[in-house]
Amino acid sequence: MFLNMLCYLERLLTLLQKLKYIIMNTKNKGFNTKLVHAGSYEDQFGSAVTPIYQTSTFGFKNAQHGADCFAGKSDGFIYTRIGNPTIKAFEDAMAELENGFGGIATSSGMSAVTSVYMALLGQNEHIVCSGSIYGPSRGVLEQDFSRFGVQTTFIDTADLSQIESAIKENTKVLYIETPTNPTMQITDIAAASEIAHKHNVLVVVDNTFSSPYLQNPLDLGADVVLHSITKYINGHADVVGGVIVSKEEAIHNKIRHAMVYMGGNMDPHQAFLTQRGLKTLSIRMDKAQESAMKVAEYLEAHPKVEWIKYPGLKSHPQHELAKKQMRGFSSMISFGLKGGLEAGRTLMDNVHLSMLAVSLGGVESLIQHPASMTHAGMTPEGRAEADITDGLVRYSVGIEDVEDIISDLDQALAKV
Ligand code: LCS
Repeated sequence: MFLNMLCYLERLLTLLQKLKYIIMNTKNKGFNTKLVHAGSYEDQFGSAVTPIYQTSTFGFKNAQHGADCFAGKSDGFIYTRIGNPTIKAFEDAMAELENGFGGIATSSGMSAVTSVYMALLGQNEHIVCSGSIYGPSRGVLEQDFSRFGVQTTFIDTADLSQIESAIKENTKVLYIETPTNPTMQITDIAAASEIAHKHNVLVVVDNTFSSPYLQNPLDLGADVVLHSITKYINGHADVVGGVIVSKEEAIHNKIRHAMVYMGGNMDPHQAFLTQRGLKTLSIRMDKAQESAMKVAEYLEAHPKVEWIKYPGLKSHPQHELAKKQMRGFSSMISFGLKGGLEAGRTLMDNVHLSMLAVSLGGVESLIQHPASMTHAGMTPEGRAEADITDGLVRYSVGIEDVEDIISDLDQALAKV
């Protein structure tokens, strides 16, 4: 009897806390306010940030409470693979920032990608996919999902006519990365979604290169947006992780089921660090993209640079679309030197400040060679088809002083 009363009192307290959260909710606030406050819950000590609930499991009040949690009749947490307060805080923040129904945090960006594939595709079903996407996002379809009867057609999704002609009777998903890694191609999300929806095809957008600060695919018509949070969202090169936000509850539940059953969950410490990084996303991105514009202009004018792709440059073939669809141009640059691969190698071997490393979107500037690094797992034919040439060098502009970034590139280019 006494235990039951305690249970009711606790539920009342939870309801009151929820009510307070609803009153203080950030849904109608500006983006920066959301970055700082969305997905934060008061605990009994009034912590300024959501604490790390480093626990694998959660005790039930009694047998009925346990049964109610499993039946979805009570909000309580059960087991960290299924849900955890620290992880939920980050998921709720991301759902709010991407204007979706709910967020699902995952152990890595690839876990986000594969959970979405697993949830939305089945045997003898078909996915249409941007050809130039992060190597493993393509490789896992070619080498692994193909073994379970999933069919894939890779196209240039920037060319809308290719989308229309690639869709078949059994197509379930149109998967877009925009801008693409590493070729910086931009797909018109609104127009692509309109085509896909005419054929009852769901649209998934990998928004890693833009972050929700610069682009909100769900607002443009997509059904699911995902991120490698390893990049801009966490931004400090100390966490690997991913997140998925769906527009509709039914799709969200399907993906959550796949993620939970396959065990691709984020861990509480990862979620804590990621939400800490997330709070400064806009100021990091503002600084990085301002510098990226200057670095891009410097490279474009350099006599040893043969070509450059940065959405902020007028020379980018989809500069106008980038201006329409994105609220900034982010800080990723791809370019090729006149001496091709050898010249690129000399450049990479001679930079000092810029770190020769994969990953991107962090506070530090990174340089890498996709054909032999991030996209080495793709077949040479796949790379050729996706326009990932051997001479392509990718640069992720960080938040160091831009004069130092340019002078580092300048001294390395002098050695080419
Ligand atoms: N989507 C995009 C666009 C990515 O760039 C990456 C990783 C992923 C998904 C997968 O995320 P992860 O599992 O690594 O968190 N991109 C990387 C890159 O370009 N260099 O190293 C990793």
